[in-house]
Amino acid sequence: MDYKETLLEKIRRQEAVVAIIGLGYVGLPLSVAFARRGFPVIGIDIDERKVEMLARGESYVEDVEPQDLWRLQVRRLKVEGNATTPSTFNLQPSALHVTTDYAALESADVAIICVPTPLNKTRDPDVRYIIAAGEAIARHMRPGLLVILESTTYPGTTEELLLPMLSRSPAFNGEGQAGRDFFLAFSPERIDPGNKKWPLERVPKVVGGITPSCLELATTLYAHIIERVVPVSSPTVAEMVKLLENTFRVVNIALVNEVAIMCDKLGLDVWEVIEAAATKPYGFMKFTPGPGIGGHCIPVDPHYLSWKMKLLNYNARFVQLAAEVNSEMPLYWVQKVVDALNEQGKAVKGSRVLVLGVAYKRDIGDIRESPALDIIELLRQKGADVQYHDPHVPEFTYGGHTMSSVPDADLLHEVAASDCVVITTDHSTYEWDAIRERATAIVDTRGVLRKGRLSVQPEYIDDGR
Ligand code: SAJ
Repeated sequence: MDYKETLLEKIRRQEAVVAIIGLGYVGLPLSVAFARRGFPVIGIDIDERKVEMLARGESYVEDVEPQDLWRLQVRRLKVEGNATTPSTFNLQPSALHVTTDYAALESADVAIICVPTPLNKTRDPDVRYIIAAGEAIARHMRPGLLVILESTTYPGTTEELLLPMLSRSPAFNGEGQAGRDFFLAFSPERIDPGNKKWPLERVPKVVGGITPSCLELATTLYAHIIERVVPVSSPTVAEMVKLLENTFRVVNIALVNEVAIMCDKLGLDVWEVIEAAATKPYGFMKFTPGPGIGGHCIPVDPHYLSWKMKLLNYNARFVQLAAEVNSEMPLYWVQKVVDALNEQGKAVKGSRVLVLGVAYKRDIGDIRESPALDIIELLRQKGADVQYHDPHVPEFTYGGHTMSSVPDADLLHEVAASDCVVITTDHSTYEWDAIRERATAIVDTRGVLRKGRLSVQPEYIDDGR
């Protein structure tokens, strides 16, 4: 049986059943994109609430509108007994069939893994979700399945971890061969939530296959939904491409944070320095200092690279130094609060401090790894009476402590009543002039009130996105 030609034809006709494992900010948009192109799609997630919401036509991912789901007639897949053929499920083209049951994979021609790859408590890679998905696929796969890993992970995961799992599948009596009995590739996700300029379909997709047939199948599949597909020579190259992209960011953010500290010691306005440097039309890319780095990519991904390097007895110094510099920024800014209160002859202990923004970056509500939470915790430890406001985060719990946002209506009153205001997230909705007029003291970690802005002609200012 020539599984490759059979699957290639199914993909070309958009009849291949595409299963997406993990329906988060990567998996759900990907599911919608394939279903919109006419493929029958199975969306699998272990979170019953997510599956229930989708079945009701409700979206929990900002890049997927409810109407995107209504147009697809999302339906809940009930896996009855030992369904073994697609007809059992009556899968429809251009439809998204959602379920929590991995057994649905028995009807899939393609399985794309989009599960989280966090760090564990010792800041080492936690690939348990990839392992769980790999084991489920091995349990339910049919011969000829194309498996693609999209989760960001250390170089070698696809070849060293997934490949043997799939080869040992009972579907092949434990002797499956990639490129013959099944197909395996890696393709890094490049979803940037909320980025309207670069939606999924427009961002080039890098793909590396275990064999040429694996690569051909994966690139042919993605070409149906993404304008440009970029084949590379192996899954490990594709894994390393992703880590280079995000390590590049973390190192440059750390550099500009250190430049901020150096400018402070020199008595210079770092924002003026950066904006003037950004007028260089080549060989420079603007990054901006901040309270540190947050999110589920930038603070995490480079640690997957440095961890792998440690196994190879190599010390990835840039990654570690960048992590050090970035993680020290909360303490640096808290010291600025201490200085600002000291200027008023006030101790931190008992002072009212208002933190503006807890999300890890502007105009979103995601607080994962947000440095604003560390700034709040450090101030609380020093005895400050800390309040926060964030239009996107009504409340959060961190370090066992739950806080609620100051209501929008009370914001300016709280600004005026505080001994110091800390700008940690530059949400677009803030009226900075009104805040500046009422605040007794402001520590601006984002440079939104920077005096340096006026020294560089506006036409040269680039907001960096
Ligand atoms: N940050 C700075 N200074 C900067 C840029 C970012 O302090 O100059 C901070 C942000 O405030 C945030 C953290 O770093 O706390 C990460 O910011 P980010 O802009 O890198 O945003 P993320 O974490 O959403 O990164 C995602 C990544 N996308 C993917 O991995 C698919 C990243 O590769 C993108 O470049 C980034 O979005 C983007 O450009 O929006």
